[in-house]
Amino acid sequence: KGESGLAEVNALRQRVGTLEGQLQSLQNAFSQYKKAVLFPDGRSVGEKIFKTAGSEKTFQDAQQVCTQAGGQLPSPRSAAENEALTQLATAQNKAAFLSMTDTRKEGTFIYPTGEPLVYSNWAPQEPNNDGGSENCVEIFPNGKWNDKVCGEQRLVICEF
Ligand code: 293
Ligand code: CA
Repeated sequence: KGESGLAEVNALRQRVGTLEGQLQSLQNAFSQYKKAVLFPDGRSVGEKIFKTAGSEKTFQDAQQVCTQAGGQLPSPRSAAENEALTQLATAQNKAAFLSMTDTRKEGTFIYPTGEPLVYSNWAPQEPNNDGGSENCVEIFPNGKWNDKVCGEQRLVICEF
């Protein structure tokens, strides 16, 4: 045992060939599956997937919907991720909640992890904490961000 004779080498060649065929089949099936699940309300960007159900909810209820589905509210960390969210909001013609809040410290928006923002796309003059109680963030169909009252109802998009 443990020898590498011609018979063993050829047996391994056959197993590799079989595995290559199975891998190709899986890749083809996965490619088809991705297109189907992302159509028409999902976007894939890097290793993230954003998807909307089209419904509008308060921040708290939206957060619950996303976590219940095994995801979370969207945390766009780059222009590319923000553009993917913008496409979904534009298609629905609705503003959507993002994950970030400044409840802990007014004016300092953080992700659910507690990390401060690494990317932002605020509309001019925002965030303005209008009325003194805007601790959530909405993304408009044009992609710009506005701090907003968490109790308002906004489009639910989840990040997976
Ligand atoms: C104020 C000034 C408006 C702005 C609004 C939002 C509310 O009413 O220009 O659009 O606040 O920031 O979240
Ligand atoms: Ca605002």
